[in-house]
Amino acid sequence: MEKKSVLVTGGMGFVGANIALKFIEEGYQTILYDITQHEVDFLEEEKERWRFVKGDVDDWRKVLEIVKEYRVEGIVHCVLPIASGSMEMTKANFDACYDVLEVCRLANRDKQVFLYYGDGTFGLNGMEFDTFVRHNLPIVSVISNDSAWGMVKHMHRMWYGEDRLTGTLLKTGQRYDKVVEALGGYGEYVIRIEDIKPALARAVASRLPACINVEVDPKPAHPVTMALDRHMGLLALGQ
Ligand SMILES: Cc1ncc(C[n+]2csc(CCOP(=O)(O)OP(=O)(O)O)c2C)c(N)n1
Repeated sequence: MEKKSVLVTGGMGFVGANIALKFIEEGYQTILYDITQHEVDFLEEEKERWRFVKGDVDDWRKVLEIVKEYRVEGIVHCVLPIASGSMEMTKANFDACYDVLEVCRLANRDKQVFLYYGDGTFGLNGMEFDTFVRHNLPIVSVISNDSAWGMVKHMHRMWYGEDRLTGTLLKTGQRYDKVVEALGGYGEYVIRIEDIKPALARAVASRLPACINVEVDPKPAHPVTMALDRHMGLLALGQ
């Protein structure tokens, strides 16, 4: 049987490369799409089992070509905005997501959309579930709930000190899944890692817009956050 293909945008980044590794281990033909190629230790060991394609997600025609050429069944979209201003950030955050979804539609891969985000992001965009419900869009979302605007919290900790975290902490165990239920969607709260997969299966089976709210350890920080110096960090936040 022909191996299934998956495309990881931002595949050379920390999150993209780690996700790619999981697909490689599961035997998928894995295509890593990124604007730069560099050595990622744990991917080097698997060199024969993945391909790199250089490109920008802005170039949606190229993404579409790859999807068709490799018969890609799923796209994991993990671009990180390498941006110096809010317009570039908007471009990377919103326009690139739109383009990737358009590519899926044009290639007839409009099967199931999964959305991964933080509890802070739910605070910014949670009411979109009202739109999903009204338009009958069974998007399944997974919240990595660390009870904080994690990236910003870790920056404050690094730059100003542990006792000067300002306006970044959120309520522990907040039930965003119940908000989604109240809006007419499907929700589950998950604490144990082994419960994530069955919860995802139930969410997909519900055929409703869904929120799997997963409580995670608030301590780890993304290595890119830790690598940002204060100047670069403030630029990245558009300040
Ligand atoms: C639209 C928008 N507003 C603000 C920011 C700045 N920002 C970067 S990280 C972050 C906090 C995100 O918190 P959360 O969604 O909980 O994710 P975590 O960092 O905890 O994984 C914010 C507000 C952004 N990137 N985009």
